[in-house]
Amino acid sequence: MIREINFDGIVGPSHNYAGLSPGNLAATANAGQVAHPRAAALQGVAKMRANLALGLVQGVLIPPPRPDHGWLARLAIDYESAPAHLKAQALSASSMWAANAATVSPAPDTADGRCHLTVANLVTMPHRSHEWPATLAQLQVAFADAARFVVRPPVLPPFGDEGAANHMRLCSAHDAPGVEVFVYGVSGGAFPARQHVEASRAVARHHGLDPARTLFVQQSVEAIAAGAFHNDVVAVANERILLAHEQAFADRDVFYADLRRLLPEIEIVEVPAAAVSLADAIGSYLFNAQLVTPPDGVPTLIVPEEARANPSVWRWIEAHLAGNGPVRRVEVVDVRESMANGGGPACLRLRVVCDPATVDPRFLVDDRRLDRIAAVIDRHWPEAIAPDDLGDPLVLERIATARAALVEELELTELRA
Ligand code: SUG
Repeated sequence: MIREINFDGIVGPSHNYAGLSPGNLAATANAGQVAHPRAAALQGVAKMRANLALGLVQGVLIPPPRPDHGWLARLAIDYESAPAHLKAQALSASSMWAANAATVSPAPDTADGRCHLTVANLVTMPHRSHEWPATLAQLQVAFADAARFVVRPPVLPPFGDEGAANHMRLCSAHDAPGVEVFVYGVSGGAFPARQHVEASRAVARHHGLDPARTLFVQQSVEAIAAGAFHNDVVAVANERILLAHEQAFADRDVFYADLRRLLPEIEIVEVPAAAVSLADAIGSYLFNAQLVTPPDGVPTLIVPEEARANPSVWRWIEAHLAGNGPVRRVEVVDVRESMANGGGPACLRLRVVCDPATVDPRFLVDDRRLDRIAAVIDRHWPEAIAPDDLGDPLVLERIATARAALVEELELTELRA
């Protein structure tokens, strides 16, 4: 049976705050802070447990080896001699934000009836530009069934592609054909636009999407300038529901009209700027929620603690629930360590709509498997990483050992470094 599976990126043992993403206000504001990889990874595990408790199907993706010595070698340097910024870029745990791993078009949307995954090139940010080879290798293992999946290498540079974070799928039900929406940015503003329309169009062509049911929508310049470096910071969609900030899109009237024409049952929930400013939306990550349909059919929004802590955001949520809006339940999760780098609940997961029985079972988790993952994290993940630790060989050794222990625990021997 076709279900939506959320594959969460397990927060890697090298998680740190190096402020590597201009335009990502949380990450730049927290540059130089002490990070807590163990707590970060356990927060991620707790979020997955909460999803399981809702009856959702849950998967994991594992962190790649860090530092990325191969990448440094291509820059003709080794880690020890690398300057501080290259060290940080080589060591980043940014693959935890699995929403940027790939763009996924489920089988009901594609010409050949297979589920297509195109790995994102992430070329705009140096620390993310070398994620894709390990992501490609991992997705090829997880979705190896070639009768049902096509795992594709990234779109060529210079066309930046940041994956599912700039992609939404609206449909009457997950197993019905959807309307796929690609949101792109236009450069020239205060911060880099990371998603290029040519990349989005290439992904749509590769996936064999029906052009009549595929929309390319420009993100508003104000949203990027306010810190919405990905569309999933200002909008989220699931099945018939689109939840978006009033200032998310450059031309929302045309976009909403297209959606209503293609999917008449759509429910568009727009949060007015007068109720929640862009600054509050981005500071609280209201829209970086996971909007899910558990088996009980109740549309549920999984928001970070920061959304409850923001008075205007929480007021809007309470009014929506009281007013019988389409979202009927709100769950709050603590992913503070990831949030401090600009990654909320939705950033941490890649959605794949498919039959779970067709996925390599080593990537699917229940509570018992999460216990095993948590035990490895408890035992091996560094408790804290301070900026000075990036040069410490003992810390590097610990990071390598930690990842290796996880690979062995999950028996993902193909993914040994
Ligand atoms: O690409 N942060 C990530 C956050 C990604 C969030 N993902 C989604 N919105 N889907 C980024 O900006 C910060 C790492 C650092 O600065 O060390 C970072 O890469």
